[in-house]
Amino acid sequence: MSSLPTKYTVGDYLAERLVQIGIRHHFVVPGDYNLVLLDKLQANPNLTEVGCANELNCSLAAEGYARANGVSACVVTFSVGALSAFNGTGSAYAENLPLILISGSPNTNDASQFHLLHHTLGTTDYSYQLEMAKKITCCAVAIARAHEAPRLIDRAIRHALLARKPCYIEIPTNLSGAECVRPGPISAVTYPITSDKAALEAAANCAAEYLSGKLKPVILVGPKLRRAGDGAEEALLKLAEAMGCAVAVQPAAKGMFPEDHKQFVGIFWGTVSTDAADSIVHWADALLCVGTVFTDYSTVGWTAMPDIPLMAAEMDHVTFPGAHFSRVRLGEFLSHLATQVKYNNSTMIEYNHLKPDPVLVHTAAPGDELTRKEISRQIQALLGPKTTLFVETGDSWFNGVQLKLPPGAQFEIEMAWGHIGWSIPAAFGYALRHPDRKTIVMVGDGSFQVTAQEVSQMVRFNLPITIVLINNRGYTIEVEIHDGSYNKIKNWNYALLVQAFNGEDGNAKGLSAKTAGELQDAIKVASENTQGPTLIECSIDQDDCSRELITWGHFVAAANARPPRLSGA
Ligand code: TPU
Ligand code: MG
Repeated sequence: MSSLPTKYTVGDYLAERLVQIGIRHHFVVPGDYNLVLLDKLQANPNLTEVGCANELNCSLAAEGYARANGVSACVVTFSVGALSAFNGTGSAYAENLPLILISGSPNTNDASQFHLLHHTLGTTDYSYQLEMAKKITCCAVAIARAHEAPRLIDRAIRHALLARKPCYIEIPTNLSGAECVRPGPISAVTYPITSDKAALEAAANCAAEYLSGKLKPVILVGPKLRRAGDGAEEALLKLAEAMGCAVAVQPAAKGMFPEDHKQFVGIFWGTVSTDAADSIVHWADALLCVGTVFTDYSTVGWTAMPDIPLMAAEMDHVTFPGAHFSRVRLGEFLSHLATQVKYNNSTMIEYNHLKPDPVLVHTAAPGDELTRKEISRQIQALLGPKTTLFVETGDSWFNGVQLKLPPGAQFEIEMAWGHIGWSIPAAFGYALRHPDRKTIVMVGDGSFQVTAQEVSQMVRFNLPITIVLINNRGYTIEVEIHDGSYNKIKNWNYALLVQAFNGEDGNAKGLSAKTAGELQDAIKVASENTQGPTLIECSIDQDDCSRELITWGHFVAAANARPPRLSGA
């Protein structure tokens, strides 16, 4: 390409690699240690720079972009920036997303001259940021000489892509513009690791054997299914249809198996499951766990951990009771297994007895006070094949999980990391990559207050994101786990705040709804506002929360309160 440089600098090299792995937007906050680097990235015609209000939001925006794009980049300055961006990097680690965190760092001459520097701890050891990054990434590199940059950049990016985890690249301020060699073929960085043939064969045989003696198999789908890539989602669908069994889905994997499929039996979330997912999972005598993640949250304070021996198919290995197979790629394993299994729909026959009757949804009159249920009813009507719904930590998790996803609709949740405020920057990052989709966010008042500034980037980029802010005047999820005065927050005028982000030229709209009719009207305004975000503040009673939140909160609180075990007991 004629636009590519003939002489490469470290910054050019990095820019070209980012483009080659499919990144089109990079999220940044400038600072003097990264300014030359930002110039170099800007100079690449295939990258669009996206400035964020702060580094926490910047990292979470990149986290959301990685959900949409498969990989993302976040560029910050030393310490004051990077330490904030570590939070979204932690999210990317927990949520299995390859986010490339890039930090500017001090001039290479300063450490050896024992200079004290700004944006540092005030000691002359500048290695601490790299050491910290090692704990929250799968590969952390610091470039000390320009000639090392190609090797280290390629190594970090390759590790991130393969492990589906974040990586860290530190570039000193005086090296971004330093010359280095040009990049070789990108396939050296992106070429996937394929399964070990013998291990794949043996794992599939073991799975067929594991299933052969069983009468009641169920598939449980977890969030790592999508993260695995490699066509794993399509392969799972084939396997499920070949088996004919019930397929339950963990809350963080909602949408990864079509909810309109006749074998979909609901979201398995212990006692707060949807449909009869928990009854059928506990009835099973064989559980094929595919990319599952069992935490205190997803098992409702450990009350819903399946108690039969499990087969666990992970992104790069498969484990059975009594056998383990490394280097087996999930997509390949599922495809292979689909050709070997026998059809057995016993769990579907049983499920059809257990399945609850459809609930009659009450439609509120326009003048009725707004309730949680009415908000859900109206959001349900908005979901279509092009919708992506973000649900934030809080009662939005439970209300969102209850909704039925029509074919094509997508669902995003950050259940492993659970950072309140995630949904605003993450939805922004996601929508930049997917302008063709309608992004809707369900977020509580407490969460919104953490990252509200990032609505201003939605304004800046004219993104028509709909934010449904459920104002129940405080941290209700925390109230249900453990109440105290700390769960009350200062109320804001959210509708006005969002309009303040317009400055002279924005198209954000802020509305508030206290009745069912007002919400209906506000949704109409939102759907007509195609040039900017629309925030709808939905005021509901403080005590109007879901039964599921109360039940889940009770068990999570009990798990938190387990007394310390005496050693050896
Ligand atoms: O629906 P609701 O009222 O529970 O949602 P809202 O208003 O968004 O409140 C969320 C309250 C909450 C807190 C304070 N949920 N989890 N936390 C703990 C927490 C603290 N800090 C971060 C960054 N993430 C958290 N999850
Ligand atoms: Mg709240």
